Amino acid sequence: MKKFLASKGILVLLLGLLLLLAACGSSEESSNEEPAADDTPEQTEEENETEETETETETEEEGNGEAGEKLVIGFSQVGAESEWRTANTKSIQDAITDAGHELKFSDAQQKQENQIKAIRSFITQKVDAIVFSPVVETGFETVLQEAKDADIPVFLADRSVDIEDDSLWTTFLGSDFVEEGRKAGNWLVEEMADEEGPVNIVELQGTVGSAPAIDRKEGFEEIIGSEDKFEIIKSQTGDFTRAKGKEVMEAFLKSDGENIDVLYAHNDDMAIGAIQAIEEYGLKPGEDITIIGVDAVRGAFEAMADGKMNVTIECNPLFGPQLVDLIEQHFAGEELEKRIAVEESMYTMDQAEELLPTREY
Ligand code: GYE
Repeated sequence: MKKFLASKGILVLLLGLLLLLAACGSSEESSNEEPAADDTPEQTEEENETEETETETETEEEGNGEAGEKLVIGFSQVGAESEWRTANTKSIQDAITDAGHELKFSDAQQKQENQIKAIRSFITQKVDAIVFSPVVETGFETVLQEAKDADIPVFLADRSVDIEDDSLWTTFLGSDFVEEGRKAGNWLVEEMADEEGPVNIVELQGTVGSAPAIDRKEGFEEIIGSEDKFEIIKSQTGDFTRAKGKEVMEAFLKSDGENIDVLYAHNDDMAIGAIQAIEEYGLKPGEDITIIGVDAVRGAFEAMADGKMNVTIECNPLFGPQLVDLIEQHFAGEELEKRIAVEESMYTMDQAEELLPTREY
């Protein structure tokens, strides 16, 4: 009996050992299969530093693009020009890898030629799908036709293209930039309701030829154009960055100084750069000059909580999960709408302190 118990004990032990080995084996397997999500942002940083535009991948496998299967997704991002972009990149990268798909990421550093190269490289690598946020609206026909010929669906994320043949992409998921411009205009019209005018506005435009720069200008002008007292006295690009925003605002102040009543910046980063320029010039941002931004990034909430910025129009970058859902729906055979909007709002100075801790980007 004792002997039997002892041998039974050994058996249980052996069984346990076997189970343990099996578990180890399977976890190793799955970590081999799944791309290491943590590695991806490092790749981005590395690419930014070395100015490389080559696409990177973590495994050699290729997906087969069937519903429910692991997909290989090439993502050509605009760059790393703003807080908004950083949040957007992370949201999309995380959503792709968290869903178990493989990501090939390429940062275009705000250059169209880099994006065209990246898309060509995705096509050569036979990815299952391409996610593409175009730096500018025009000039992508040829490369998108190449993707179509290779039967690779293209998902436009954030920014759209100005191309007549809409069969060149599957769907566009992004914000309504014209509406954002209108919101900025409506806020200003209300804010200045009691002012006789003239109300002199300087405008910091986003990247020349980009959808958000074109549309945010259009929407804003549509609204303020209805009242004669508003005048845009200067308008120039700050390329969506803080450094350029500051530089161009310095030039505006040099030529028009005390005459400037309002700054309309197409994104918060440029507004934040401009705030520095205004302070250095000796004026009070948020008081002497009313400041309007777009994006609603954390930096804007901080500036508003300090009383240095008046309003920011929300542009939500955290649509990675929604985008991956759409890609999966497409591969499950569902017909997608051509245009899908991201929902957003608007925030003013008096809400900033309360909302700052809740902001996710
Ligand atoms: O507003 C800006 C970024 O395309 C919506 O690009 C995006 C814009 C965003 O650089 O901060």
